[in-house]
Amino acid sequence: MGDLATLTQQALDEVAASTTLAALDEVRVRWLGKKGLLTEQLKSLGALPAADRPAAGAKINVAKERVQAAIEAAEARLADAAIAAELLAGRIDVTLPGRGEPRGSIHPVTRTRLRIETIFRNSGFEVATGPEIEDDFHNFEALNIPSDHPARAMHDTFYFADGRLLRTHTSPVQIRELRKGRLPLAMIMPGRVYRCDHDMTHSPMFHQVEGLVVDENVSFANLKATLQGFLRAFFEKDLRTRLRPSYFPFTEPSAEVDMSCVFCDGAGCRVCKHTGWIEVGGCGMVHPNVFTAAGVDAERWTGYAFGMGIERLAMLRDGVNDLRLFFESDLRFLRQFGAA
Ligand code: 2NL
Repeated sequence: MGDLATLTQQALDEVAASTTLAALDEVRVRWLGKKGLLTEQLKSLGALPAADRPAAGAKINVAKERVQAAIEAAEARLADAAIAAELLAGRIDVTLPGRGEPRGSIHPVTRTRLRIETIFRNSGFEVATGPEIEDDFHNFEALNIPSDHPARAMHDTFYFADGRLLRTHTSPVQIRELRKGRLPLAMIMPGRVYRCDHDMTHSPMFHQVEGLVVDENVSFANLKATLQGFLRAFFEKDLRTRLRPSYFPFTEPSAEVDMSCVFCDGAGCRVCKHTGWIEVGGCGMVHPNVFTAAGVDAERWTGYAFGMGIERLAMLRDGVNDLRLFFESDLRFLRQFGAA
């Protein structure tokens, strides 16, 4: 029994040297297990005189309890260390700079619409919008479009089963505004329009902006000045404009709007097909039949109206050579446009 103290110290040293819970368990089995080195000591009690056995047994048990206590303390220490290590590994440094979220950008068509709205607002126009699902009256009838007009055919207009339709231009918004009877007025109506047409240069959904000015004594000269002022502001160029006689059912007289080519300044290039001119829309003086259908006194009021395609304006300003790019949602294309 003389070396019980030595054995105990050896066990305690091994406990202290254990750096993992697994190693600690091995130490426990080696010393306190069924065949453990300290447990074995109890078996040697039989060799002692009966009178000495209780005291010797008690000493062994005290030694075992000391080692057991040391193991438990070491277990707690290792468990705490494990938690501390886990916390350290998962620590978030709140002082690091953020990773940041990638910024979206405004769609080039929206950006162009906003630019158009700003220019017209700055010269006193209001911006009006209306429903994309329309009825025959607002889209066709009130606009003096005869029932045998090609635009009314199934293959040009998207119809619903109940006879309603997807507006083919934003003019029905103008009819709705005229019917409110708040004259004089100066407004633009930008928005989505739909045509049953799909190829390289036509999309079934596209954007249009129409303008309408109604007052007493509105002239064709006023119309030309407004269009030229707008185009010069939009393209930030001292461009020229010209009106070519044309025909629309809702205006009389009517004209196509050309501007001098913004790429070659009128000298002739591929974009303007060597004419020096680019067509950007149509216009005219509001037809008296349109006023009458909208409940406006055609004897007293005069007005001009115009229409332009927003995609076309966006392509010319931003140098986009393919209409389809606007509808493909290709981020490599869209990322090139910043905020408005
Ligand atoms: C084009 C031509 C045009 C109009 C739209 C209009 C509206 C009313 C009365 C009279 Cl309520 N006119 N709008 C007039 C002339 C031409 O658009 O080429 N658009 C892309």
